[in-house]
Amino acid sequence: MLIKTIKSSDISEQQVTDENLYHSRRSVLKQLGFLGAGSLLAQSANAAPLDFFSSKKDVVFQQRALNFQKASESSEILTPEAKVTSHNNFYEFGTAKGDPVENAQEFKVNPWQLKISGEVDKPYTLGYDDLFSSFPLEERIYRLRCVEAWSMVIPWIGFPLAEIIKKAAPNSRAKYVAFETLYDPEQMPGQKSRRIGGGIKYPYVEGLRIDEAMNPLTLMSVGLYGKTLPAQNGAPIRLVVPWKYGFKSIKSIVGIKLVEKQPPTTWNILAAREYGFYANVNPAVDHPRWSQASERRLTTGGLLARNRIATLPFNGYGEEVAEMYKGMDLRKYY
Ligand SMILES: Nc1nc2c(c(=O)[nH]1)N[C@H]1C(S)=C(S)[C@@H](COP(=O)(O)O)O[C@H]1N2
Ligand SMILES: [Mo]
Repeated sequence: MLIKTIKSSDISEQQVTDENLYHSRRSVLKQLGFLGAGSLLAQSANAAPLDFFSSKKDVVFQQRALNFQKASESSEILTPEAKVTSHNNFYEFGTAKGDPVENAQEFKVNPWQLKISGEVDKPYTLGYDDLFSSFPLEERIYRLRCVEAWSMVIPWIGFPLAEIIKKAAPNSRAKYVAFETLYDPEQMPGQKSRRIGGGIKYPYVEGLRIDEAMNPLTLMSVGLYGKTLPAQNGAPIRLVVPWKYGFKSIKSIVGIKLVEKQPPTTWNILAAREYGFYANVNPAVDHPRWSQASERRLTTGGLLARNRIATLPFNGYGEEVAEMYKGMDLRKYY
């Protein structure tokens, strides 16, 4: 599935790499959609983490990423893979940015079960292999803006959340979507200790309105930088909602439930005054304790670490999503 229209917020891939490379890359992803990871897994029984691409195809991807990096504007340079996978928020593995990469390495993602249930005619469950083979995979370069006022630009691999939902045939009572992270204190030290887990009530839960969930930008991600997701980034499957603050992008999901009422969400439960249900990126509405007007774009560190840029409404995705909030007071529904 290709994104057919190029809008201002899309980082146009044609701009930064030649057409052939672009299309060969796309066909790789298409093939994967048909082949699935199951067959690849069978060949490399214990090889983990599984690369999506055979070595040659992987080179194509790396080259494309390099081309992209060179050609894009400085504020849109891809955040280096090493940064994306070492500066994380995943409180189940600790509250410091460096905790998840350190504490999540033994995290077991296979077998996995993702249950789709609630107000649907056809509830179903996806196993680990199904996550990679049930829906055509595509690559999306998205900005992720954390509420703590830093941001990254990440090449994700995944498929629209809408695909998962449509397959379950939601009924007319399905007005919201509730998500739940794995609850496994034996594997997640933050769930065992309030000190390590920051006092959050686990499992981590999140929610979207049904139109937000069905928006084509809303991605279920199973990989980044051409590889399956590292544990610290939410393996084996996590949400990415690019126009909302990062905390909406819930990791390591085991449950997706279609519901009638607005579901509770983790950060809203913890501090309702600071974190709302909508959490749309909005430079005009400050967090009670700090400004949201600008952000620090994480690039290579060093001098570039001072890369402070203005935050855009809806994180720059307004053209695609602002319509959904027409007539809503976004100061009230923050
Ligand atoms: N289960 C779970 N999901 C989570 C979090 C978390 O602590 N637990 N942190 C959120 C926050 S605050 C952010 S900014 C993003 C960070 O994603 P990244 O580490 O892949 O950049 O994950 C979000 N998803
Ligand atoms: Mo965040």
